[in-house]
Amino acid sequence: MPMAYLPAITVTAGASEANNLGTSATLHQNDINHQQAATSDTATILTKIPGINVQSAGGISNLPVIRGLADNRLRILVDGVDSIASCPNSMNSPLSYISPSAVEETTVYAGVTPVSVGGNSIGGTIVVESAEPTFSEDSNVVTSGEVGAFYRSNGNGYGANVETNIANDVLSLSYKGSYAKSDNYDAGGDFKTYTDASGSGQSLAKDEVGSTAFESQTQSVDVAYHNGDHLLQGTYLWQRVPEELYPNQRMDMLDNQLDRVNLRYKGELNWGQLEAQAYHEDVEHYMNFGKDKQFLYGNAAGMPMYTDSETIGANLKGIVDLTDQSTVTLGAEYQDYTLDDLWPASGTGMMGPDDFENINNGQRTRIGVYGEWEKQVAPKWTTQLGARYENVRTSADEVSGYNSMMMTNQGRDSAIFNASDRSTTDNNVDATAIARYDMSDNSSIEFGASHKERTPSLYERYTWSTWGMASIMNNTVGDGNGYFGDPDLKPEKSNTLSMTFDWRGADDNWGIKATPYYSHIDDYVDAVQWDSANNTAATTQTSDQYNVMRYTNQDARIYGIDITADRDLPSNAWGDWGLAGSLSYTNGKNKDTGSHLYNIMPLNASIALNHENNNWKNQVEMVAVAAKNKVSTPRNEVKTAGDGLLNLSTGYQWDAVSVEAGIDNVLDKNYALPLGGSYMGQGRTMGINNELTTGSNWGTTVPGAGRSFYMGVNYKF
Ligand SMILES: [Cu+2]
Repeated sequence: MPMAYLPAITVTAGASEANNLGTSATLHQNDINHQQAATSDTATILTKIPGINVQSAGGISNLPVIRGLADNRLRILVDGVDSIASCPNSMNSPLSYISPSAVEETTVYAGVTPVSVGGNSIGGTIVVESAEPTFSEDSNVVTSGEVGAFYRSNGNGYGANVETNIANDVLSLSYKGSYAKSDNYDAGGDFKTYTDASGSGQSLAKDEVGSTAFESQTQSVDVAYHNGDHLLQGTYLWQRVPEELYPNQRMDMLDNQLDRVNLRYKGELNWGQLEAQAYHEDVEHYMNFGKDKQFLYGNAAGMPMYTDSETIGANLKGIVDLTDQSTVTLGAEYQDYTLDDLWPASGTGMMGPDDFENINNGQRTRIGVYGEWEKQVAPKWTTQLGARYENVRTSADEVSGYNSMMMTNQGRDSAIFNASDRSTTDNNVDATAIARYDMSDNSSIEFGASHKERTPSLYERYTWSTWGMASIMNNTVGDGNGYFGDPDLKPEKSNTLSMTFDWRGADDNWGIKATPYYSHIDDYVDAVQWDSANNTAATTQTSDQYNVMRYTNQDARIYGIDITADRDLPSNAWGDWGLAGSLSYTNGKNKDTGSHLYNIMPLNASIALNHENNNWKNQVEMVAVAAKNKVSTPRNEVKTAGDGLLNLSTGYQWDAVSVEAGIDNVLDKNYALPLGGSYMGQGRTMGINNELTTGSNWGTTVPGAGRSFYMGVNYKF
């Protein structure tokens, strides 16, 4: 029974993608389609893959987490562009720049990743591709298109997408646009005891999750030229986000503008395939306090923060088929990234008279080369060996703060930073070995080992202020703490071993796939509590409050297992039935401190009953997650209770029209998101441990959405 629903797909992905070593799962457009009505967040759709979770952020920009590693530790390629979040809170994450409706296919490589898709990452790679251009068979001009719309009851979310193509056999022109907007969503019940919101008399109900509203608009124009075995494609993508609020950050994104030009060439040559790419990306990002957070502080009208970045990149890749049935992939990559993060003076109090330079002319240049060799060495054995070298250079210029007031130590901290060596060149080496033994046509065992290295981000190396108010604005994990960097941070070095057992019944009506894994990470970038007055690591640790933390290299290890299983049930007059389930467990520990790592998803499982009758598909899904009791001690990470959720969905496909509808969290459970971080969605968020009129809000977690009805319609012409 070919199930189009996600849990079944992720199980069969191993078998259907058997040619791609190291692939953990692939989602195709059919799998993604029915999720578009339920969420506007591309990363959330990936959570249907076991071992993939999201760290909560804004409504369209959650951060994917692969087996406990997130954000800069993952490589995310959207149409080959390796973009970087340009924000001290990682708000404009790479996946926020592609709407679910524009995604054609997503492939996730977890842990042991082929070097051809890796680089400057230790956790894995997410490859997202939008649709390839279409051409007509002959010289006639053909047109096609698609329009869609959705509505969600919780938060009153709605949106639409449109796509049109016109092409002959040589040229193809297409336009894509999508729009999504939502108010704050409600939790399944009261999750906080206070209602005071913005310090000016407004209030939020105890079950309203403040700062979860968003509005986003993404468009692209695509021109493609096709001649024999050559395809040349140029895309201009622009996104405008006038408002995206963050329930676990002290700031909100009040404007984000992306402009990206992406040129790609693919050709079949007599020696193999050649792919070439060049791209340019401009990001202008503006933050301040949104409508649910206090805006006025004395005579200071908020805290404006501007982040600008420019990225230029080029990739070259050749896939050579050798005469001995082996394939060699050779590639070279270049990327140059420039970042400025400036906070203009505001009012006549603490935030002035000068501008605060958070990162001044930050630079990161990567030059990488790799080679990968793959061969079926014996009838049942396929192996892949790969090595990659990257030269990564980072630097930043001198900085200055708002002022040199003694209490805030901006004068001292900027002087120390400016006197330090702020330019580093890393020589990073990756190596991967994967071998698969095919026990039968649809069962296999895959063994993988890898060594991967990642240079710390510019925010990890070059943020400098130990002042509480400035450091809490530098936080990429949504835990309410303040962070600052260390120019001497060394690259993270990860060694990973994993195995994938993939068994399917001879008639393909059942299957189980299990991947245990173990990683040891040298120089993992964790953080320690800081004594700002003496500018040294704190000797006494605080608990139950937010702190100023400094990034530091420590050793860590992560192990766990991802399991999926599926089974067909007997068909009857009602149609075809099947069960699909998954289970994931991750355990992460800091070997230096003995603390657990932050943001590790607790044990979680799902089971779905799928039904299909001709073009009608239904699903009943139960998702359960255990309590999160293993938390990061230095970060005072907040524990969360376990929960179980029930979701229902249905969909019908006619020739041109499809309808999807469903209810998420049918029982309206009030539950905390295990990776939701600290709730910072309302109040006086500029004050560390002073967010409420009653003091600190520490201990409040970000809840998931209560019951939500959703419906989407799509029409293809
Ligand atoms: Cu931001």
